[in-house]
Formats: sequence, structure tokens, C-alpha cells
Amino acid sequence: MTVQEFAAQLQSFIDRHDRIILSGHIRPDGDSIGSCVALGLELERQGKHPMIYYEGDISRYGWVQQTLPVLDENGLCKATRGRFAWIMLDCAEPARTGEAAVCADLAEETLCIDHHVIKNEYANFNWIRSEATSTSEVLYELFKVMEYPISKEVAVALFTGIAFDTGGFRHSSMTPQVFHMAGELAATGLDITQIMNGLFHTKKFIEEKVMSVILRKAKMYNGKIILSAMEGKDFLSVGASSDDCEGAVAQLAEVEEAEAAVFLRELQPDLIRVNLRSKHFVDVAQVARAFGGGGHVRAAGCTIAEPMLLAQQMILAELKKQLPEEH
Ligand SMILES: [Mn+2]
Repeated sequence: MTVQEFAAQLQSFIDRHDRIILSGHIRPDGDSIGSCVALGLELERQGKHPMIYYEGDISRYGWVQQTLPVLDENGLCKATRGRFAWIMLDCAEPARTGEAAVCADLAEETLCIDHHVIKNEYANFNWIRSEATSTSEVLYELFKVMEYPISKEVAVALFTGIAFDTGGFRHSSMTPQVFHMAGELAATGLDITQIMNGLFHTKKFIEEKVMSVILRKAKMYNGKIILSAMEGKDFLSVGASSDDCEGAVAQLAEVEEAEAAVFLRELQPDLIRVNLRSKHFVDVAQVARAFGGGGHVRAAGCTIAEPMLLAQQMILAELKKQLPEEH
């Protein structure tokens, strides 16, 4: 399918519906929030009634406009009783949206726009561009094709998504075209410093304290893999929760000697969330897939239902398969 063909499908989907629920993935990030807001604002411009369901805290993204109706769990419950359509953004599996997954069955029609490598297409209409940096980039292209206006508010949302998912225009996914897009978005007069500082240079004191524990516990394996793991008691030791370490794996990956970085955190006893990064040759998406997770070659994640120590051993064993043999 060409982008023009999908864009036409998207427009007729919008035309067929009035109330449209938008949701991104759980633990919303810059790209899932940015893409929900950008498309939500366009739906509103077209006279529709968009509603966004976020599962998790979005307060750190205060510069992204949040004038659209946002549903809490109760609101979601009520909204799904009437007729509605559902758009899934920045993830392709209903389960990744948390409570909003009920929309997969209750919505009249579903549509998905994503950039992750996926196993199955769940929505009635799917536009998956795994080569794109971000869902926001995919949306930008659709806006261009459909000649939807890009207001400053839409530009802030899309710029936030692209900047977030490229690690501040640094990841290997960056292309001259993406810089060009960012330039066009910036030309609407958005505050680049506010967005970049908000995304990458603003941490709560508690997050810095958690990071000090994460770094103290970090170990290097085979001289190439840096790994740190946080159990419930480690979070308690600094009065933090497992939500207070979003940027941990990226910071571990800054270590010069590390080809791959792994960060494990205990969500519940025997339920471990694993975040992975790599720099040159390790395919962390492959590692994540071995445990039912997914992602990109350089950034991926999975969840392992095992005790912490076993989860660490399993991940390390899978990563080591990709290291060159030592002689
Ligand atoms: Mn994304």
C-alpha cells in the first residue's frame, strides 16, 4: 500500500465516525503523547470528537497542548458504551494500550499507525512503517499527503515525538529527511529549547537519586555489556518507585566500553521489565523477541515473568550469543 492509499483510508475512516478514542502505549512517552495530540487536534479541526486515553503519568510533557478531552479509567468506561471508533498510535497490539484494550472489541472500527516491528496486525486498518524514526514522523508524512494544516500546536506535538524517539536527533535512524521535517516543524515558531530541555535535561531529584543507585549496582560483562538491576527493595532504599527510572538504560548506554546496555527493574516479584540498548552490532530487538518482547535493532524491551536473578541470567545468555567469540 502506498502512503497516498493509506491516507485516503484514514480520511474515509475519519469521515465515517464522530466519536474517536485515541490511545498510545502504557507508560506514555514523547512519541505516543505527541502522536495522540497531533492527530487528536486534526480530528477536532475536522469537527470530530476526539478523546485521548493515556495509561500513566504525562505531567512531565507539560509543553504539549492538552486541551483535548482526556479520559481517565472511568471516562474510558463511559465513552466505550456509546458508538465510537478507536485509533491506536505508537503501538500495534491492543494489550500495549492497557485498559484501552477493551476498545479493540467494543469499537465500531479500529485503525493503527505505528513504527514498531510487529508480529500481527490487529486493527481493521493498519499503517506500520518500521523504518520510520517515530509515529510522529509517520503522521507528519500523512499530514503532508492529506494537506492537513500543521498549526504550531500540532508542530510542537510532532516535534516532541520525533525528538524523543531519536534521542534528540542522535539515533542511527536519523536521516537528512528527518532533519528537514524537524526544520519545517520548527519554522512554525515552536520553542526548541523548551522542548529539548523538557525531554532530555530535566529530571526530578528522586530520579537522580535512583540513578545513583543504578550506577552503583551496574556491572560490566565480557567487557561489552553493562547491566544494572533494581529490585523493589532498591527502590525503597531511596524512597522511589519503579516509575522513577525512565532514562536509566540510555544513561547506562553512555558508558564508552559498553556495546550493549541492559536495565532490569522489578515491577512485581517475579515480573521483570527489561530495557535494552546497543551501539554497533548487537541486535537487541532479536534479544527482546526471544522473551516475547520487541522493538528496534538499537532499542528494545521485554518483560520476563521470572525472579530477578534468573531474568538477568537469561538476558545475558541471549546477549552473549551475539558477541564475537573470544580467542
Ligand atoms: Mn514511538
